[in-house]
Amino acid sequence: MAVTKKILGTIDGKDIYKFTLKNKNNIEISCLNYGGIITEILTPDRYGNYENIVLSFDDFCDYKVNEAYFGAIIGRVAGRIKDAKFSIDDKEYFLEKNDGENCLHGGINNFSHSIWDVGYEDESTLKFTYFSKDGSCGFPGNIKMEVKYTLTDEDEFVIHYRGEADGKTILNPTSHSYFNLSGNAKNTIYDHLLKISSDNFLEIDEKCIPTGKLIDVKDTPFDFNELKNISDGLNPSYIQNEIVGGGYDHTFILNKHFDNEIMLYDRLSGRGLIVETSAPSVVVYTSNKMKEDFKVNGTLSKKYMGICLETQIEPDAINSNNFSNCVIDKNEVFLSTTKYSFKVMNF
Ligand code: FUC
Repeated sequence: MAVTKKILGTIDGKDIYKFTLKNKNNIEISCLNYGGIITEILTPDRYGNYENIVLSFDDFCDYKVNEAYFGAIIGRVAGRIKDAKFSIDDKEYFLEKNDGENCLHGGINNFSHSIWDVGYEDESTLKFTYFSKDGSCGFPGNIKMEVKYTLTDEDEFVIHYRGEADGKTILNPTSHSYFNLSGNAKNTIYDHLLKISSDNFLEIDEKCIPTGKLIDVKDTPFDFNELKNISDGLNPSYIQNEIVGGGYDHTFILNKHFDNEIMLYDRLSGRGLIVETSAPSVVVYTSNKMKEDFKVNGTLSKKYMGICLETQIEPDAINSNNFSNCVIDKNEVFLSTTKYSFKVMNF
């Protein structure tokens, strides 16, 4: 196990560092102190070729904008908050509107575009810490955030989230890597296979805001209880795939916790990814809105270039009565863990 640190340059006058974790099987994970952004996850294909399985910019300066949130820690609150407002104990809070009339991923200067302090817990773990001030992006309460990235010798990458506030507030962080198991984004995710242990997904409206209605996945392109090709939902014949531009940008309510809930597999490379989480749901986004005018992984960006598996509390939970709780009380500790296991498989 090894950890390395390298300075890349500056963004807005702040030093940007790249940290790399490497395990005994030569799997490597690299990330930045800027947004906790994961820039590389190098894993072998069935022939032993180590390639990057996440989308990333060649020039780190591009992360200053990063409209797609490549690889970033997302927060304070992942997903959309309807009309960029919410109430706690009859007090209304107004957030930044960075997605039409709504607030997306915690606003403009959110976790993904902030400098985090980075320390080494040990040779396998990086500890990111960030102090989110009361009122930032409109959210109440000071929050001490801690996110740990651990790479084990069993080829598991574990993200631990911890948040503690000095007043009642809301918190719903996630990680926003775009996975593409073909390696260095040589192909799109069109032929990736996906399995999700979920019987219901959240209906959304044309602004991608959950309506509050759960839809049974049975007999729809959202039934991934058996491993199947993602492409069923990329050629929209089903309204919920159509309204997000032909694909998925939806929340799946997970049936289990920490028991192989999600599997992604690429037949050509033989790479598999298993995601297990303590979170109640996962937002699956198949990069339907990926602009096709910039370079990523050394090639031109294109639709369906990556798939996000954003494990989290349901989006807009604070404005919905029947979703999980995202409110934390003064000095209450928020904890969440997501584990990614990297495999080579032969199906
Ligand atoms: C919104 C989210 C997606 C993704 C994208 C960058 O469309 O709903 O999950 O985060 O932004």
